[in-house]
Amino acid sequence: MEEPADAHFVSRTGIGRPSTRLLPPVDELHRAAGVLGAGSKVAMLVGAGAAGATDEVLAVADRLGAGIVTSLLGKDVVPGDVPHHTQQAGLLGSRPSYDMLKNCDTLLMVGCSFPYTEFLPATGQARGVQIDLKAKNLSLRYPMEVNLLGDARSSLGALLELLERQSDRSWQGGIVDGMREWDQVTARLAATKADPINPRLVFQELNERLPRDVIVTADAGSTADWYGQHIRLGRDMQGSLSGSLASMIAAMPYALAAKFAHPDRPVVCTIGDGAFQMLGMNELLTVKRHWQEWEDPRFIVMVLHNDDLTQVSWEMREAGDPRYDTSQLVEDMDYAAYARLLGLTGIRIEDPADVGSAWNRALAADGPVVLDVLTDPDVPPLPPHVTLEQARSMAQSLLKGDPAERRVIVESARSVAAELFAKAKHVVSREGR
Ligand SMILES: Cc1ncc(C[n+]2csc(CCOP(=O)(O)OP(=O)(O)O)c2C)c(N)n1
Repeated sequence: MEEPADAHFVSRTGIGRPSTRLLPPVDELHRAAGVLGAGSKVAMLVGAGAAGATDEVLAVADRLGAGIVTSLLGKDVVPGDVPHHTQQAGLLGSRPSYDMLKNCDTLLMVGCSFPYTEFLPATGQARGVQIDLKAKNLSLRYPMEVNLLGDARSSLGALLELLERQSDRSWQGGIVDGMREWDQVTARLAATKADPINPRLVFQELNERLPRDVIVTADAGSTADWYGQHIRLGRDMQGSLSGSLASMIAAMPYALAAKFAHPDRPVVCTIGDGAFQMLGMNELLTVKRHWQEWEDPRFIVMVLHNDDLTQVSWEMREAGDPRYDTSQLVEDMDYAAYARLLGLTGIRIEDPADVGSAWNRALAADGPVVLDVLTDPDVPPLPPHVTLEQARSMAQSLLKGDPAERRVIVESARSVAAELFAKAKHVVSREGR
């Protein structure tokens, strides 16, 4: 560019980037260490603002004997194999996250503005410390006792020097046990029968095959729920979606942006058929145009083909309204054939037994692949620990005449049964020991 002339009202620019290193005052760090050290049940809630501070997050959790919940956007900040990482909270979260936040005596929030306060500790239940580089986030979601304005990495690093190791590890141990149990629940939910394919199975099978440095995107539809509940990102992986705005169709441009930024890494885009029709299909033309320039040509688009704007159909049921087919049903089409029309590989999957091998094929391909997976829209995109209020609204909506009433009841009952079964199995195996 040419430098603009020094004239009245000319906007200037510079090549320097603002520093994101910011350390809170020492006395405030001491106060925070006092609060955290006094707790015996510490929950850490970690968001995307803690990116780049993974080692410090883990070290502080270890020092405090804490459990870690990550926000949806912070999912890749903490590796999925950390046993006291309970993944997400809220409707697309896990039961151990819910239990941790409802039973903790101390909350340490880092780089996170998780908005669903009903899933946070009750006011007065826990003492709070928050670290954020954005002052406007401090105490926004929970009344904190110590508000540290600073970046996650420097602040946690400085805190670490002031914290003693918690000798009682029982709180963290309980979280690890809870997560082990929850893993069985989600695996069992993925294995439950559906018509034709359970969408949870698609994500569970992907999770077992994620390449070491994969980048995964999800959309604002039900893929966000399954991504939250079934995907565990390893240390070298990344994941994203439209977290704050929850805008549909982001999965595809995010995946493309990821590919242009990292042409040497495999990218998996998970998207609903509604969103795929809105922007995914036309963006596939961009893939067609550029894929041969990519060092690693693997670009997989997995379309949840359920002919329904499922996420909203379920939100309507939760609000007590039956599914309104005029707005909710999505026109059926052959997405695999569309991919082939563009010269890409298209695979249609109609049988649950073929899901794993289809992922294998796509992950071993030497070019972009569209997986067109026929999934069941009536599998509830909710964790089985729905509240009584939600269950009541859902029952009301079914009474008002939901077109999928019978199937919804069957699928919901299967989900609850799956959780109860996993619980019972755990109890029985514990008794057997
Ligand atoms: C741009 C935009 N429009 C509408 C919504 C509301 N909305 C959220 S999810 C959803 C349905 C998504 O349907 P689909 O892409 O088929 O995915 P599914 O839930 O069936 O997996 C809608 C309409 C939104 N979040 N963003």
